[in-house]
Amino acid sequence: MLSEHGGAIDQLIDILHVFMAVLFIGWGIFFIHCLLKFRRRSGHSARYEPVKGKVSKYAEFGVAMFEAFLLVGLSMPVWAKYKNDPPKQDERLEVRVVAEQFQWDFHYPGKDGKFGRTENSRISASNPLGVVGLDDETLDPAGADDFVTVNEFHLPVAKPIYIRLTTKDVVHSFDIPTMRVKQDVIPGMEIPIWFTVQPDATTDKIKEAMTEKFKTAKASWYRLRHHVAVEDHKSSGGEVLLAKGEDLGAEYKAGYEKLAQLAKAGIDELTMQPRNPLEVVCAQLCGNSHFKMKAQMYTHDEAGYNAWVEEKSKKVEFSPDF
Ligand SMILES: [Cu+2]
Repeated sequence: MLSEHGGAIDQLIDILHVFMAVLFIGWGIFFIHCLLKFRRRSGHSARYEPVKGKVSKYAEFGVAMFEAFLLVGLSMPVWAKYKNDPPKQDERLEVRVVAEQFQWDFHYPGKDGKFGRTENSRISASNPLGVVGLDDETLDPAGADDFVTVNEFHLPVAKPIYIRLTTKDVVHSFDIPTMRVKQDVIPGMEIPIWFTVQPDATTDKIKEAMTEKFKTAKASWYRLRHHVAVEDHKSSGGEVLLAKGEDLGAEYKAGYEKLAQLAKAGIDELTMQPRNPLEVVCAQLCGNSHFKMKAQMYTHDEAGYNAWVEEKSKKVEFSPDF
């Protein structure tokens, strides 16, 4: 599991499935038993007045009390403790995530760790969240070193990530399936969520672990369309037919032609890995382009993350001609 809490969620889902299976089989047997026992037969007639038994009344009351105990006594305290105990401010990395039709905006506080204010009137193509101070340092020094990425979420491993979630327009749902993270995003509210990525779950290591050899003759373009070659694939003559980092193309027909060409050149096996295995998706049907509301996600070790922040903190000059 790629996140610290993910294993526990999977375990809970497993337990629920076992319980559901037991209930399903138990009630199924009872149902068939009743069908047989109370079938229409000569010499037997139905009784239409309800059965007045004391046992069933007490049993039902007992079940209701037990369920109330499960909810109020066990589950609510665990949830309250979890929700009231976020990671400490000096230990966590805070990111503001703003959903909009149909993209994810990630607002990083920059090296000072402080978020600048945002104003709707400052929203522009180069400043999608309207961060004050981004283009004029004197207005808000806290915002001067902030940066915003669109559909690109970078985060370090082994450090609590504290996300402040909000939306510009409709209800969305922030979902990282591989991390077992999901939270609805509600207009007018800022909802905090937090999780920690496992220390060895960097994007590079996940890609390494997902590297596979595929038989060229049996390979499916559809299955491999988001994979890239890990090394140069050369024909016997030494010509590079599929270079390192290259994919099979975005098109079905061309992809299969490429596969046929590779097989013909005597390349029996392709060594490939996903281009990028992690993504954030929207899990709420939020409009007609909901399906493409995805962000690429990159997990780094500490040095890699700091290098990325360093890179992003450089001021980019926007050319008006562009
Ligand atoms: Cu959405």
